[in-house]
Amino acid sequence: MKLFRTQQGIVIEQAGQHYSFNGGTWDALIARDDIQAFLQAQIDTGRMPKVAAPVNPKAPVVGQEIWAAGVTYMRSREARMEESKSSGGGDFYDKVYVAERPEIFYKSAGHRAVGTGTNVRIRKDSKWNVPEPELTLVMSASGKITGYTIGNDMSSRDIEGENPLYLPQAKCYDGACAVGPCILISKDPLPKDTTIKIVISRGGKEVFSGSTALSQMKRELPSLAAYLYRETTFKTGCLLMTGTGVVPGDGFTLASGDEIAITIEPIGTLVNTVE
Ligand code: DO4
Ligand code: MG
Repeated sequence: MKLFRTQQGIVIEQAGQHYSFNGGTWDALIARDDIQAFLQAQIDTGRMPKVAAPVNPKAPVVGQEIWAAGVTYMRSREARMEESKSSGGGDFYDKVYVAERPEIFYKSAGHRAVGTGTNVRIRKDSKWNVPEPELTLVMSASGKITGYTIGNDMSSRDIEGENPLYLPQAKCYDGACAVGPCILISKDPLPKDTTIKIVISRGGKEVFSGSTALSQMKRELPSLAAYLYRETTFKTGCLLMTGTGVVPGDGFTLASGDEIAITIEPIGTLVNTVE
C-alpha cells in the first residue's frame, strides 16, 4: 500500500487502484500505529472513492520533523574520515561507526522539505556538495516503523569537513532535504537485499551513478528508531533518514541544473533538480 500527498488531498494506492482518503488529516494518519489496517478497512467498506493515479505528488510530510542517522555505512565513514582529516575530525567518524550510540541529527522541519519533481539547493557559501540517497523510515507517534520513503540528505562536504561542529550548517538549509515520492506502508521489514540507487545527470548525460543495499548497513533500523524516540516525543510521528552508503568520489561536486534520481524499488523514484 502506498500513501501520496497531492494537490487534491491524500491518495492511497492499493492493488493497482487509487482511492481518495477523506477520513482525517495527514498528521492524524501518520501518528497511527495501524495505518495499513485502518486504510484497508476504509477500502473494504467502500468509504474511499476511486480516483486517478496521482501526478506531481507533494513531499509526504506535514507536521513531522525529519531526523537523520549518520555514518551507518562503511562508505560514509571512509568519505568523512577523508574529508575531515586536516581538521583532525576523522576520529569522530571512526568512533561513531562502531559505538553503541548512533549518530542522529535534526535534518528538517516538515514544511521545509521538498518533494519529487522540485528543486533542491546547494549553499552559496559552499564549493563541494553531494546528494545522499537514504532509505527513510516513517514512524508513528509511539515510535513504531509503519512505512518507508526515499530521502535525499543534501550535504556540503567542505563545510562539514572544515569542522564537524559545522554539521548543522552543512546539512540544514533551504532545499537541503527532499523526500518522496510516497510512503510505502508495510508492516513487514524491507528485505536486506533492497537496493538504493542514485543517478546524477548533467545536460542529459550521466555524470555519477552508484548503489548500495540495506545489507551493507552497520545498524538495525528498529535500533535507530528506538534511539530517536528514547527521550523525545513526536505527537504526529516522525521521519528518519537512515544514512548514506553511496558517496561520489572526492573530485565530484553537484552543479546547478544537475538532475538527481534516487530509486528504491518497492517505493519508487525521487527526482530533484539542483536549483
Ligand atoms: O556525520 C555526518 C553525517 C553523516 C551522514 O549524513 C550519513 O552518513 O548519511
Ligand atoms: Mg546522510
